[in-house]
Amino acid sequence: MNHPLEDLSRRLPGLRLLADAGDLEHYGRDWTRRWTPAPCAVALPASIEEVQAIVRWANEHEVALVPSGGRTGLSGGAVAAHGELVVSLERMNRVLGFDAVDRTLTVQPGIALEAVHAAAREHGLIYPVDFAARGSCSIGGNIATNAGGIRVIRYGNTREWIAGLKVVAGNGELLELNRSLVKNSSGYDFRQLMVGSEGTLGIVVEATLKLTDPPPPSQVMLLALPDMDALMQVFAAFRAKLSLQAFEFFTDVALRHVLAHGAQRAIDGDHPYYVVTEFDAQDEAATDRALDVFGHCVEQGWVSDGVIAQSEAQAAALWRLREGITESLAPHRPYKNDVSVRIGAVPGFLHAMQALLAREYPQIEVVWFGHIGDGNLHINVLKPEAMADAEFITQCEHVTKLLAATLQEHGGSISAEHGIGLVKKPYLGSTRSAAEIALMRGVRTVFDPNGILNPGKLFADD
Ligand code: 2HG
Ligand code: ZN
Repeated sequence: MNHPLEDLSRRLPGLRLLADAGDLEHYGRDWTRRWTPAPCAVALPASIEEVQAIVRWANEHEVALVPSGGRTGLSGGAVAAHGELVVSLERMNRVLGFDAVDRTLTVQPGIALEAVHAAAREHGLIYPVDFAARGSCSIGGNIATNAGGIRVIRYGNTREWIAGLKVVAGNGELLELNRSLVKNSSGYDFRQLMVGSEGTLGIVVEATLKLTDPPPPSQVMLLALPDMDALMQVFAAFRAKLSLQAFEFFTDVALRHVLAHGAQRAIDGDHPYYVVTEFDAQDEAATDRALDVFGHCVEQGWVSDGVIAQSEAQAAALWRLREGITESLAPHRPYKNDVSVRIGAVPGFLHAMQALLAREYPQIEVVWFGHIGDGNLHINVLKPEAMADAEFITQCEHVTKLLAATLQEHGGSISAEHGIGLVKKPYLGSTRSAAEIALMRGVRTVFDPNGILNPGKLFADD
């Protein structure tokens, strides 16, 4: 161990530190698998005090820290490739308390999203943010990226569900933000500033989450659509008549991959687009309304086929067609775009994007899917086996630049829910103005004067 790490061990004799090659690799990367992990070591603090001591030590020795949750990120936000110390919050993974009157759950940052769901359910309530990585991602990481997922259409992003946060800032100070108050009009809301800050302003060491009532019983439908323009028409028709919990889409290309990965086909024939939707169905009237809307969409020529789940198992099988996509694509080393536009701007943007991708990726398979009801699209570009990694990334970065310009024209964002991290930092300027980015950098300096928290992420290199 080199000198600064020896000093850390001396100061915190109980701190668990890992430095085996296997550990460095495991904790130094996220799901992007693009950068070679190279942290100097991994610290696994067990208390807020240990996190504070690590941050103070890092300031003294000018060691960069990479806060680390479940590392399911898709933008490289938790990658440690330059000798940083990874600060994994995985040992701080307990539920600390439930408040029945406030309807809040206080948790440590390393708890998995799925465990938060289970803890909320024990009290007859739900924590409604949800997505496929629920079993492996941590709540601290969800907060750092303002994670979205499949229920945003009903419940909004992580941001809406944070009542209060405890955060260790870049100078080691412990900040208690918002104290779980419902009403707190006392100046800048630093709690919300921390949400989505990608570990560049502070390390979340405790979170108090809002909970809510479970939704009424629901039904899940899979729809097959004949063309792209029908997507938003079907969305408008369903939203007008039903109370939607989710409205997700994918293409035939995505379907092919997910079927090859073990999912069950639910609709026969070839259809270019599919939608999985879930809606409140507390009584027969709601189901009848759904069937009416479906009939209307078929008459209009917007929907060519559909199935409504007859059991929980079938509902899960329909959801698998959508939620299994990321995993089914992983072996193809996809380059990921995660973009958004206003819901009203989706049709125009889809056309511009389709033309761009067809022109720029003529020989490359591109898979689209996502949370179309929120204006959020995931574009996964699959690496041809014969193409070298570097050539593939160069080509994708060229197209992403063009995509960023198209997004700018349509008033969109280069990152809807995955964060900027390393992958999208060259394109931040397409979504945020120069004045905004200058202020963002200024804010960073206030919270982390020595730039030790996740340096190299979010902002383009100077
Ligand atoms: C999803 O919506 C996730 O399934 C992952 O945000 C998206 O793999 C992706 O590109
Ligand atoms: Zn998503």
